[in-house]
Amino acid sequence: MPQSSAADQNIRIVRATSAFDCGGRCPLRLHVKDNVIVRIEGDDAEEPDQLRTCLRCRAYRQYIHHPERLMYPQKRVGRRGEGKFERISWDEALDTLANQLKRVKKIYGNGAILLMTGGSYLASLHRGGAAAQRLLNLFGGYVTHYGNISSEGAVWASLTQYGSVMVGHSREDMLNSRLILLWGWDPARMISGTNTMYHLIRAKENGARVIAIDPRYHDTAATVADQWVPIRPGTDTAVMAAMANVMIREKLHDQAFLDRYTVGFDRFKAYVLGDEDGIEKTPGWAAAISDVPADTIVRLAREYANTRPAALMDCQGPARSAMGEQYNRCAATLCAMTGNVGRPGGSAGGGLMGIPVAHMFRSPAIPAGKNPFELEGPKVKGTLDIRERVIKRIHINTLFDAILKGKKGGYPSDIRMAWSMCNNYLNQTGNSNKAAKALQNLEFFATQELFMTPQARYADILLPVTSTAERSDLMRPWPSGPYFMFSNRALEPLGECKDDLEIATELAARLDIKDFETHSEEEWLRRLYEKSTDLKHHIRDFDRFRQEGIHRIELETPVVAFRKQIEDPENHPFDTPSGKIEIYSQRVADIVEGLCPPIPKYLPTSEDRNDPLSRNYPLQLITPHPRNRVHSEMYKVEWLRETEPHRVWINPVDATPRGIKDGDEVHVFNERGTIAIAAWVTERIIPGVVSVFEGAWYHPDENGIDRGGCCNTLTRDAYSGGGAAVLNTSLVEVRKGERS
Ligand SMILES: Nc1nc2c(c(=O)[nH]1)N[C@H]1C(S)=C(S)[C@@H](COP(=O)(O)OP(=O)(O)OC[C@H]3O[C@@H](n4cnc5c(=O)[nH]c(N)nc54)[C@H](O)[C@@H]3O)O[C@H]1N2
Ligand SMILES: Nc1nc2c(c(=O)[nH]1)N[C@H]1C(S)=C(S)[C@@H](COP(=O)(O)OP(=O)(O)OC[C@H]3O[C@@H](n4cnc5c(=O)[nH]c(N)nc54)[C@H](O)[C@@H]3O)O[C@H]1N2
Ligand SMILES: [Mo]
Repeated sequence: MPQSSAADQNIRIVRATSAFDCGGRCPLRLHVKDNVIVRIEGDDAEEPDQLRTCLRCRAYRQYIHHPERLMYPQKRVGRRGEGKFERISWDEALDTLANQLKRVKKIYGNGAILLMTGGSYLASLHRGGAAAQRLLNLFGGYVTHYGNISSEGAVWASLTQYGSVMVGHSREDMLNSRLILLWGWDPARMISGTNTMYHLIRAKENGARVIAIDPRYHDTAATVADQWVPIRPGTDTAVMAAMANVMIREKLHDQAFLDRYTVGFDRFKAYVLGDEDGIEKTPGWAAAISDVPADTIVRLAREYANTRPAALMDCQGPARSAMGEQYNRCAATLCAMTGNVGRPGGSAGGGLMGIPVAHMFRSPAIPAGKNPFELEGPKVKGTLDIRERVIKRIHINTLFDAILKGKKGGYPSDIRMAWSMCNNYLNQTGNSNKAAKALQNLEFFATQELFMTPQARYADILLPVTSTAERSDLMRPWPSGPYFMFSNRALEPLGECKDDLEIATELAARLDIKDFETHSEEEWLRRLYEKSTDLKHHIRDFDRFRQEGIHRIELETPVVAFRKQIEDPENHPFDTPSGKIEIYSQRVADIVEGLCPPIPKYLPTSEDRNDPLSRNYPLQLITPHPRNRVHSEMYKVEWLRETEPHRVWINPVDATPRGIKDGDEVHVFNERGTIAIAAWVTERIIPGVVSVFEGAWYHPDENGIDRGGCCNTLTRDAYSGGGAAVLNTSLVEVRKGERS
């Protein structure tokens, strides 16, 4: 709760945090005067408990009080996408949305209503999507999306291999590691749990060797790595298979571990040795695919197999690709081959890194309930749900395709209107030009937003929502925990902003929905606490928790994924059909054979470097997450922009023959679109690959050239056999821009 400051009696210090989908969760002390945040301080705990504030949270007040925050409801007056709006009253805005919902339902049925939600607000009560879902359930149903654009490859791989997504160790366990492989993992930028870098640096100081395997020489590599192994995007599984080959040939693998805890290693071995398809997966074979020299692969294999314990840290970026899940499955397989699963200082792979301690609130405050309108049809189930749940929704990566094509395109319904909150999918899913076309096709589109984002520009009605600083909520730290957070409301709503829950409540009255449960924020939060066994187990005194804003959990020993399964397998089987780690998965063979092999394998894909398309578009594009933003959020914050200009990374080997000099404006293009962006000519990226951070705002000019430099103007709206977004598998060409 607010405390008074000695210096200025009018300043309150409020313990809060952000709700961003940002890789961390920083405890913040917001200094508030006259409903303005005037200063921000971070966590006041001593080392080693202190959770260091990231650069984005240090700029939090520039975000909350940004002059371009939406402050009142608006309606579109120009063309869709043009961004011309006019101020209207809340009554007019809510009446319009309610009337459109009624109209569309009456004429076309509930299948014509699309609800677009997202994960940008990671807290319990005010999750915009939850309130809207509850409302539309009571309204007779809606169409929505399933699958996530974020980590579905890794989720699929972890569920296949382990039957669990809790594949992480608490980060201080890296101190027990003697070797750490950053395999497509760059926590200095993407955080991966607040303080992960702190523990990684301590591990390094403790003598661990660190090797980064990545197409970019990234910030973490520059800070802690002993070695950088540059690799071609999408070829990790080939290198891992070749490492397995070296281990098998040189008998370096832990056969006893494999016998005891896994099924299907023989099938993988047959693949690796070439017994299955006549091609032995030698280091030479993998070198030709990945550009990682054969002797480097041999050394990597020997070092990883001979240094115990060792942590192979794969993540989600490389898995956001055309065969993404294979990378996480193969990483997990190497972890088993070296007996590192379930062991302190080791790792399980799988790319998710979550631990099951206080990392999220299991019971949502507002149960979404069951959507009475369930879709049927060929493109509805999408990919395998490994839990064998039948999900009847449209896959997130074909959302805009579904809007464009409807029933004629094989989708189960014709979508006429959309209502959106907590996402900027036009900018954040593949193929933004196509998404923009799809939004033009709608009869009506309403968006709840804080900013005039690229997607918001297409709205007919724009509803301004409060920021995290204007709400109280229970916050979820990113996967590592282990702590709970309570973010106290620091500000009264700015301008005419309302929170998403309030909007849903006001719509309920207009839609004549009587049983839409309503409570005050205070009541909801208490109910949530009362309902959450996890919270009640750890936190006795709710008021104190809220006053302190954080509850840290003391771990007697570091959390190690699958420790029980390894130490006491008789009583703790893995949650897979065989009860073991599944290197071969019969479920996969039964359900998605053809799309995904039942053992991890390297497979060529479209838009890899050997695709004939590479004659026209010879460069591979990767799109990592930006250090100075959360995806497309905070894009407008000047302080953060200054820290890193938006540029395409390009190696001199590729820049020189194209006449491109550092700082030139270039066009990066393919058949899906063209972006204009400055070039950063640097050896920090492998030749043949260019990198554009995701999240810059899509902004097409009159010729269709995206002057905002949104990478998704270039990516595809497709998904892999396991459901992963293919956002890191695109071929492009680069040439000097007209303006340079
Ligand atoms: N090319 C490429 N694309 C990617 C990725 C990639 O690696 N490469 N990564 C993907 C990943 S991992 C993710 S998670 C997605 C993220 O995709 P999104 O979640 O669509 O991305 P954000 O930019 O976070 O957009 C969230 C929007 O929600 C709004 N918002 C925030 N809080 C609230 C709220 O409380 N209420 C309402 N109504 N609105 C709110 C914000 O203002 C913002 O505009 O992007 C994906 N896109
Ligand atoms: N600052 C900041 N932090 C964030 C976010 C943010 O927007 N901003 N978003 C958060 C969210 S929602 C998520 S899901 C996570 C995402 O975290 P990740 O998925 O781990 O992040 P990415 O940045 O997509 O990619 C990680 C690394 O993979 C590398 N890479 C790309 N392709 C390949 C490949 O084929 N092989 C190999 N070996 N490496 C490859 C990239 O160069 C990058 O260094 O980050 C979270 N943290
Ligand atoms: Mo994500």
